Amino acid sequence: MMVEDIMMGEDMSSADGKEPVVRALLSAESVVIASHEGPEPDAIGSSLALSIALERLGKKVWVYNKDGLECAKFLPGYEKLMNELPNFIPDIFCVVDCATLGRIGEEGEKFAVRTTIVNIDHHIKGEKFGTFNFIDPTAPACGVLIYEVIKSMGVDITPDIATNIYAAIAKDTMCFLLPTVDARTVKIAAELVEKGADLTKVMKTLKYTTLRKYRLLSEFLSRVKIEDGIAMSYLYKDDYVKFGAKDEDSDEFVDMIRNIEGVKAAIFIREKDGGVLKVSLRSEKHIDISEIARKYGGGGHRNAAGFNIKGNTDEIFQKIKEEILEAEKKQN
Ligand SMILES: [Mn+2]
Repeated sequence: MMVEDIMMGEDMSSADGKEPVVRALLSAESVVIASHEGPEPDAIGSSLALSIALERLGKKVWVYNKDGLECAKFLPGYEKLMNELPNFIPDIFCVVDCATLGRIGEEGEKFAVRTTIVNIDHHIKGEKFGTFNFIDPTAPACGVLIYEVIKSMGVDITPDIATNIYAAIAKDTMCFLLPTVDARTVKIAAELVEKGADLTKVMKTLKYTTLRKYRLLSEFLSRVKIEDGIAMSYLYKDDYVKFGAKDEDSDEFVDMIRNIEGVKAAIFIREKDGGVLKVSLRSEKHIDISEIARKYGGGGHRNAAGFNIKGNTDEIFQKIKEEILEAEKKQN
């Protein structure tokens, strides 16, 4: 059954907000859930929580992520995560935690446009690429929105759902430390604990580390320089090869140098395939770096954003440093 048939007469060809998204999901018989490449626990926890809820409603569910995430293996249902797309066209292709459809990867993007897209996201200026969009940038994690969708679908929060959502929220709030945390978030967290969230599994996921990661970190830290309150460091492909490290091993490095005393923003450049440089930016609350990321075709949040670029590492550092200082002036 197609969603369009059920929505017929209601002029629901496209709509925004939680209720249309909930109605669309409830009316679907099969759903593919997808999240962004290079995922973190918000992307994976949100996907898995939603998949468990939809399965409880008797729906056929496929959870897709192009890359997967090693530390998320502790999360309930992780074994169901596929890095390949299914061989059926679902009633709904539900994208979580993505500011643009392209974030799920090229193959996923081509697949998604063949059916009805539901978009659940919390990024500022997240694009309304879905037929149905539930975008709320005041939510500190996509997991918060997934919680609200599951509640509205009338599904009980099981311990496994609770564990996944708790991990999602804990990750995107730096374990409830970020100023993006509001009363709504803490109330949801309290309910998740009440419903049996397994905090040991959450802790294992968020504190997961390896020796190769520490070796990579030591290389990264040895290269840090700080100019005008902006910390910068970089890693080349060879560094990852040398330690047998993965891209995700360095995900938190930029946050570490952003926390150094006297630092107000941080730039981390890592080399990807084909000479592409992935630039990650972090800033203190008063500096909005999301505009800089968008200018270069990237995206993100006010204080955590990134983009891809080609060029010389030192020149990029200098250029972006100047742009961050400009952004700071604008907002003071
Ligand atoms: Mn997120």
